[in-house]
Amino acid sequence: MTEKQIEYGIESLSLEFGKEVVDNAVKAVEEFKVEVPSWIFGKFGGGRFGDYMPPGFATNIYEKLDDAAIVNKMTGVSEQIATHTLWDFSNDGMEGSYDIAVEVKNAAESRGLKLGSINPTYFLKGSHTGSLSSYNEKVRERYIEQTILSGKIAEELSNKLLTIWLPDGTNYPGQSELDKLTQNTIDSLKIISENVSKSVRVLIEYKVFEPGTYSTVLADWGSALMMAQSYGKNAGVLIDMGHHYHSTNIEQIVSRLINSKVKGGFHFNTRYAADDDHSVEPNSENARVFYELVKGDVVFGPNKWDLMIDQCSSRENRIQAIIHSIDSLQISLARALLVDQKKLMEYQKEDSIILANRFFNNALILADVRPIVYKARHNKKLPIDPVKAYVQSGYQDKIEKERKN
Ligand code: RM4
Ligand code: MN
Ligand code: MN
Repeated sequence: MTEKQIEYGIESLSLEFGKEVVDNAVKAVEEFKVEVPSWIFGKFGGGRFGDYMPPGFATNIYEKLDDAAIVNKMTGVSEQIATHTLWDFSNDGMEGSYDIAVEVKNAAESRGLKLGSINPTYFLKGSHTGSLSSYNEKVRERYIEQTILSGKIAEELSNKLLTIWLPDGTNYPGQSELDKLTQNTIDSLKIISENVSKSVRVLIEYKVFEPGTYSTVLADWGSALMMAQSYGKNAGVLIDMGHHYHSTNIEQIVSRLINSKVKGGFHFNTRYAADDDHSVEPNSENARVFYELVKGDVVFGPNKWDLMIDQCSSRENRIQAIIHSIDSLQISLARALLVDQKKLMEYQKEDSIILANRFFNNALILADVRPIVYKARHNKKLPIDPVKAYVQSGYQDKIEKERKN
């Protein structure tokens, strides 16, 4: 889009939705921030496609930080980076190290970045019997210890956020006692809660299945909420877009948690499978999630939720993929801000179902909000098309030549 097209677009949107609404949307896109995960830039899991990795991937946390820095440079919104304790602060993938975390924090800062959520890693070597729910006491102790260390890292080196996702579950009925798995998790979290500063926010994430195929300890938002409540007042629920059955109404979960004043967080990605972690797309579901976040006043301000991208898949160029996600989130935010909630409620009061739906979708699906997002970038002197700017930056050629992968 040329500058002229952007201006005409803003004018046309202002005629339809009102100048103030459109100006507000531009301002909100300018202010919007989102955290990106370190793991998108490096080796993740493995096993699929003969361990295929896109060329130029990061081989250590410092290269991941380099990649995160270029993403932030192109988009201006992602100075905060999420880290995984055993991927990013460990020499052997078995134990976390506070000293490495200090080094990583300094390295992040020297690149204009900050550490965001700290993710204890429960799913690498030694986790086949589960982590916090394991029937094996030694295993539980090991993961409790790693979580307490992650809590200290969160408290002292990051934005005081600990995000917990367990791979715990079973593959066969009868394999384990279901109540025991729940109780072990509650007990482990209790010890963690007693040993991690209350200033650290904790978000507990759920996932409908995988790796457990028969039972999953934290399979839904209800289980996560139950665990959060037993942890304490500083805990809440982390929703990951990809972690649901296809038919789950995720925006309703968002709205319910906000309505109940539960502390929340969101891991954005897509949900073509129950967990695939591809790029966020600017689709209507994403816009509806944003409508609830905007309506609930948790995108900015004192009740702000922790908004993060959690994404990693093996085929696509990772840096392009994460910039694409950021672009999609900004589009969704702009769309959500175009909905006139008062007017919508008038239709609802009159029980004009179709008119309400058309009015809602007119903003959330039909309006072309690209001028809003582009104007916000223009105002901040950022590239209008950050994916294109990345492609033209020469960075990809550089990492493909320099990195030993
Ligand atoms: C899990 C979950 C967590 C993420 C790991 C890598 O499926 O989504 O949030 O940290 O993957
Ligand atoms: Mn996640
Ligand atoms: Mn996931």
